[in-house]
Amino acid sequence: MTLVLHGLPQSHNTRKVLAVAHHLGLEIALQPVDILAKASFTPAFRALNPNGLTPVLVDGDFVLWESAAILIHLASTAQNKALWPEGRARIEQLRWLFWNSAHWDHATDPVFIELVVKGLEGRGGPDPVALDHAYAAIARFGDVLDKTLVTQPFLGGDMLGLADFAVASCLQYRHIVDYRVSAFPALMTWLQRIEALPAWRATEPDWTGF
Ligand SMILES: N[C@@H](CCC(=O)N[C@@H](CS)C(=O)NCC(=O)O)C(=O)O
Repeated sequence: MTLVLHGLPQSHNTRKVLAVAHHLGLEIALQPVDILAKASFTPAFRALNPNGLTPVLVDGDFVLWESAAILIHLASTAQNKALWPEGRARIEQLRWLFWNSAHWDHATDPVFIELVVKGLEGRGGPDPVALDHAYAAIARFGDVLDKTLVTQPFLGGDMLGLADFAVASCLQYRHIVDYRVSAFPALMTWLQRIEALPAWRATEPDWTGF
């Protein structure tokens, strides 16, 4: 059964799914959705995801939105179970995936939106209050990441996991915008470790126009 992912390859939530699929050796066909041109607002897309958000995975008759759920679906159904450990190791992954959706994504996303997306959409310049708020949140939650990664190579411990892909994806625009994370040495070392993965490199999007 062909897996189809609807999304924008330059969006971090889509890129992390593509990277995990690549890491697991899964074939996945990308169906591009130009969210900057509001393509996720069409009735056809809303039939897939009523939230109007990408990515959406179509696996046969199973239509799944929410990127963390998509990662778990891929990792738990793939033959290669390396990214879906059992017992407490799985709970560690879930802990960081929830943390990512609840805190880290919301801390980091406004930086790219304010500094890049608003300009691309003709919505004017960055809002300094929103940026200050984002940088304060990044300082707060980045410190948690940094302290965790001082003593272990990956978020779940010794083994690479889904959470590493998810949390690192939130910083994937760091060559375009400054997230102010360079003062966190353990975080930076870990980020470079994830960026060096073959699956990460193979899914590097085309940044022309950004
Ligand atoms: N919690 C959702 C967030 C999805 C999301 O925010 N997707 C963005 C791209 S990264 C999107 O499609 N935005 C389109 C829009 O807001 O119109 C997930 O993890 O899948």
